[in-house]
Amino acid sequence: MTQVITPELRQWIVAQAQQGFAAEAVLKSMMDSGWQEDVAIDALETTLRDHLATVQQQKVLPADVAVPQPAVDESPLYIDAGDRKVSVLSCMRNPSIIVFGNVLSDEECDTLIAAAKPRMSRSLTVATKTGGEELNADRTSNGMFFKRDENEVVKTLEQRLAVLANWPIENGEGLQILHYRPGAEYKPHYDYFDPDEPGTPTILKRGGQRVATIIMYLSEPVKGGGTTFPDVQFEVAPKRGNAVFFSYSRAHPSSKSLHGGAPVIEGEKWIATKWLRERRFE
Ligand code: PD2
Ligand code: ZN
Repeated sequence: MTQVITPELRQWIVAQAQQGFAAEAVLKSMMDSGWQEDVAIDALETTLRDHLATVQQQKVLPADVAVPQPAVDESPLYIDAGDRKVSVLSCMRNPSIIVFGNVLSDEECDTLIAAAKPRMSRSLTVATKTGGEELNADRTSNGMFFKRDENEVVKTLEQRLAVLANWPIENGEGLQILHYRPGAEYKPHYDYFDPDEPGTPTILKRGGQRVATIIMYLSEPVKGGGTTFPDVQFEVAPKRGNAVFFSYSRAHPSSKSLHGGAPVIEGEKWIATKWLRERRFE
């Protein structure tokens, strides 16, 4: 009598493999329960090959997730960000990059710089191999993080950015301040965490992926220091009080979210960066 490889048998084989049983052990239990050896081998081979192909295909592109979307669909000139009227200076749709004006007052910029100054140290980036932090030669700025809600100006700005980005305040990482002197830069990179790096699953436990970035300019260098988007050959001038928002729905280069901080040529550049996560970041 010919034995038929049913969907249930396939499911059972995949489950055994997922539980870590070796093919020989799975083959033995199939034969113990009455499967003919040649049918069992065929079932094992075809099922595991198909399963691997499916998993591989799913790995080609990371998931496409929801991202913050500032209300620019009807091309408004201004957006009411709650306590401040922010102007919309330019929009790119793919990738989604929006340049805003009047996000911060001069006084807010100065207050943030003054509060950050005594706490600056050489910038670290998340070490994706381990989930910890490390010095990075591609990033020659100095920096610090404010805790969320740390002081009045930080709290006010976080609330404003949440309204502007249409994204829950709890999904934001603490505000980061960076200072670049002449020659300092941040080489092009992605802000999302690389899904193929071993430390990424640990990082994602806290709030999921980064899905958008808001870079706010707190000072004006004389020359250089723009934020560049090499994939679309676009550069945002670091004008004090302005900000650039960009989002990335896939943690993948196809998001075209590659961006960098061009070297400062003359003067100094201070920025505040807000990274937005998929979920609550605690
Ligand atoms: O300083 C910048 O323009 C810049 C460029 C790229 C900042 C960041 N990335 C960042 O803070 O992620
Ligand atoms: Zn960045």
